[in-house]
Amino acid sequence: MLSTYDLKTEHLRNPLGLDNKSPRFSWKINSDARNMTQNAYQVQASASETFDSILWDSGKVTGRAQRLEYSGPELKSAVRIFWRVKIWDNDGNESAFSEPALFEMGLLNAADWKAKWIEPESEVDPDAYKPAPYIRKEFNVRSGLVSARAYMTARGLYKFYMNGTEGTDHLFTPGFTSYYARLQYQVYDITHLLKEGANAWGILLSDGWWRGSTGVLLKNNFGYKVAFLGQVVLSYDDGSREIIASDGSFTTSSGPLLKSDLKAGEVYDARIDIEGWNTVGFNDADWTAVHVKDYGIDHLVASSLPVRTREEFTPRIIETPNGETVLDFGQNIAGWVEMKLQGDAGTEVVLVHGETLDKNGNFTLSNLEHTGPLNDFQEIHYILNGRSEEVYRPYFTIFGFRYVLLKNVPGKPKPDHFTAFAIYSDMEEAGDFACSNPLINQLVSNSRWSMKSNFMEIPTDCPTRERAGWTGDAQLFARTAADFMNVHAFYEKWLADLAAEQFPSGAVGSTVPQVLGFHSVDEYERVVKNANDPLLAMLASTKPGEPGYLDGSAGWGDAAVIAPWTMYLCYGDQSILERQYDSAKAWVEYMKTNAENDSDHYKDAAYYHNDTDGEPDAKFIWDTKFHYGEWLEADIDHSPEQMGAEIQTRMFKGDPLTATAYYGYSTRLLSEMAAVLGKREDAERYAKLHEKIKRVYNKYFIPENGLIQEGRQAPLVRTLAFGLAGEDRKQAMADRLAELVIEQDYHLNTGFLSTPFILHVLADYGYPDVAYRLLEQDTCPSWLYAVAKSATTIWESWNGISPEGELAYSLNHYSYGAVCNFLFAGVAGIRPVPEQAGYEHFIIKPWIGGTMTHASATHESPYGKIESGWRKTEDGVAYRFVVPANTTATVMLEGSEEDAKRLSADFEQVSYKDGRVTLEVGSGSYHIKPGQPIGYENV
Ligand code: RAM
Repeated sequence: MLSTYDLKTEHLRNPLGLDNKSPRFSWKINSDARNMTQNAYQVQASASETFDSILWDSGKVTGRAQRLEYSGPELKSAVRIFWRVKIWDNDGNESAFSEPALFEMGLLNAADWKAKWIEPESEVDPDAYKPAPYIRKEFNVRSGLVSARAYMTARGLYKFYMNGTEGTDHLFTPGFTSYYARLQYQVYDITHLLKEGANAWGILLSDGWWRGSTGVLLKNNFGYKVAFLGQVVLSYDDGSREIIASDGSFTTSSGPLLKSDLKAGEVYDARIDIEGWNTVGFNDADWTAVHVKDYGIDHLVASSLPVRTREEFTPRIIETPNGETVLDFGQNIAGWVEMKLQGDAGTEVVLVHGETLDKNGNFTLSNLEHTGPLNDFQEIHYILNGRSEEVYRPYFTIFGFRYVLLKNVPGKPKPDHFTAFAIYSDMEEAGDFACSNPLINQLVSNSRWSMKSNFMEIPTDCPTRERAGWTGDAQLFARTAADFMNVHAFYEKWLADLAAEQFPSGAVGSTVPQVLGFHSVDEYERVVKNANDPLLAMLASTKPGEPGYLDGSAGWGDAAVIAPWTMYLCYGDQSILERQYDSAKAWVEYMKTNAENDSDHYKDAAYYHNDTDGEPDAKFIWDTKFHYGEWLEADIDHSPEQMGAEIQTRMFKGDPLTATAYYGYSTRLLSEMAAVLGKREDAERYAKLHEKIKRVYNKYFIPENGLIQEGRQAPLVRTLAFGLAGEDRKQAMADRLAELVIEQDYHLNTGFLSTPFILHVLADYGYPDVAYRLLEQDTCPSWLYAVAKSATTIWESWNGISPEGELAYSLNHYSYGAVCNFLFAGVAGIRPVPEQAGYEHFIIKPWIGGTMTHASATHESPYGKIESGWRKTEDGVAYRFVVPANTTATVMLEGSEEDAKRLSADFEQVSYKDGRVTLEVGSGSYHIKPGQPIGYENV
């Protein structure tokens, strides 16, 4: 049976509120046939679900593509479109049309917005927490309502209610973007929430990223006051429309939510009674009118993936040695706790959220305290009204935690009174890995959980201390992120912000959106005047719109190139390259300019005194500017004092070795991007530039024996992974890397940047056994050390909990978890190829080794599920792999010439080289057992 499924529009399922007038469609294929390819497709779009009249018909289009852009009549604001697809295969079969998918356009013209910005507050104290403004409006619905939509956004965060019912399960709307350039609005179908006659619309606003705590210690990043913009559009059966738009008739009051800050938490006084505020007939006589403002609508953009609550956890309740009561949810997550309470009015229950217990088994926040004591951090204060059982679910706050310290809970707390919810952007799960080593399986779980904890709206470093969109972390984890979840829409949105915030010089911020400095000029000026704290003074020295000292760093700014390239590689949608190309190019040009600038510090270095082909070598070495460098290498002291000193030194010394490597790597990727996009001149120009950088890099940084920066693994890994080593030095470098690992008794000394590549490099250069021993190492520093210490997420530092029980830094930082890509792409061997990106063609090249007796991975590619697994048996290794419909794979299995001969009975294209049998296969499910003919299964 031939059919299609999983139709997506703009990489989303049935999205409402698009602003791309040529939305991108994609589908997957179900087919029982082996070697199936799609010969042709036909897409139809219609304004009706029954397709009575067709708006656009692509006609029968020959080809394998499973994606196309809508190119029918111009799509107008708010239209709802259904689309469906049918396909033909290489066997002459024709599928039926798929079930229809749908999408709805947003408001495409300024004139569509009747709403005005409304601001509930008059004067605000920038230093104080503010109560959340409640806003309400009643409106009438005539008979004959056919549909109702709500369009909304805010400065700050909003929730909305219709007739007392919360209007959506989307959380933290309107999301986090570079608000002045791109503010998302959401579109909701609210037809089912309205009734004929009077209706009530309630809105609750909060500080969010707009003015609440962001980054290490900033507040009021975008401004001082929250505001709302929204309209409800009613469509009737007589074809008429009515719009209820935010304006001066909306009223406001404060209520029980006295404080709501993303990081600090919430204070809710349930004695403040505004019962029924969001329903019809509420007496709002003492509410005041909102202020109408003109904050513009030009910067409004359609929203991407929503954030939702996902997994739930029930705690174990423990009494700690110091007599405190603590909830243990068993898993470190980002989210919140919903609780049921019963007690006397006025009782103030406090919940403090933390990641760990200390070495004595007591609750602590000390691992997060190196920028100062945390007295106002991750706390819920709920004051009971005493009436009956009270349920509290936080509104606008999110915490990183596994443990919750309970204070003042009336009665005996019971586990089922508390439920923790993990909260993150609603991405689809894309893959799994399992093997015979349970510690590795736990490492996979830990890495996945660190991803979930840090993929709420933007990719953050940690869900606790900083919650910042650190560009370095986001680029180095992108490939692994795509192994775990479908992250295309997520990165596409964040990369648009990266480009929006890119500085005129091409420098990319180290955090996107910027939280190392302010977006608000007023707040910048206020803080500069008052800053006593040296750290705050340094951050505040970053003027809005200008890069700070800590921006534009190699390895971080390269997110502009590496992240879009990785998305293209994994999803095959060229439009991400089109969208990001200018940004990627500007970053490479920024590196070029800064490489060409002279450094005073290095003026005596040989490269300032040598030319190649008439060009000074110094031109191709990036030795200026601040760089974070490899970051948090295992055996380097990274106490806060030492790190502070290191940052100071790097301000004038830079990091030529690391920076030049990234300069070379990103320049090559840019040239590849240009080639994909048909920009031939750029492709050639950057390919040439890459060659020059590579030549100079080899000349000055890699001695002939390969001993680059002795004792450190990172530069060897980086140079090999980025393809920067000259042919004559590659193997010597890899040999030295393996020696170093062995000398260090199979321990790492890499940091953030190189850790994702070390196992790939070792395996690819002939040391899979060393890679396996390093992977399965469980003493510090190693991946499994944390697992052995019962970690449930990835730690920021290799010794987040030292063997003696000392705590260091965040315990939920995904960066080191990027090793999991080696499990998918190395152990199970599933690898995309840039020539046919998005797994249209892919490689399966597993490494068998270590203590593992079996291993398998799945990956939900744009074409459907890929599987690859192996098992050691008495007779040899058995393999099983699944190649989705309309894809092909090059399968490279460990084996002998004998095996190759045997397999040629079953496969047309079989070859043998260097201990691997290579098969070229089409779609299907395959079982290869040692010494036996191939087993086929239907997919
Ligand atoms: C830390 C962050 C992040 C890293 C930067 C350089 O504070 O947590 O992970 O990218 O510094």
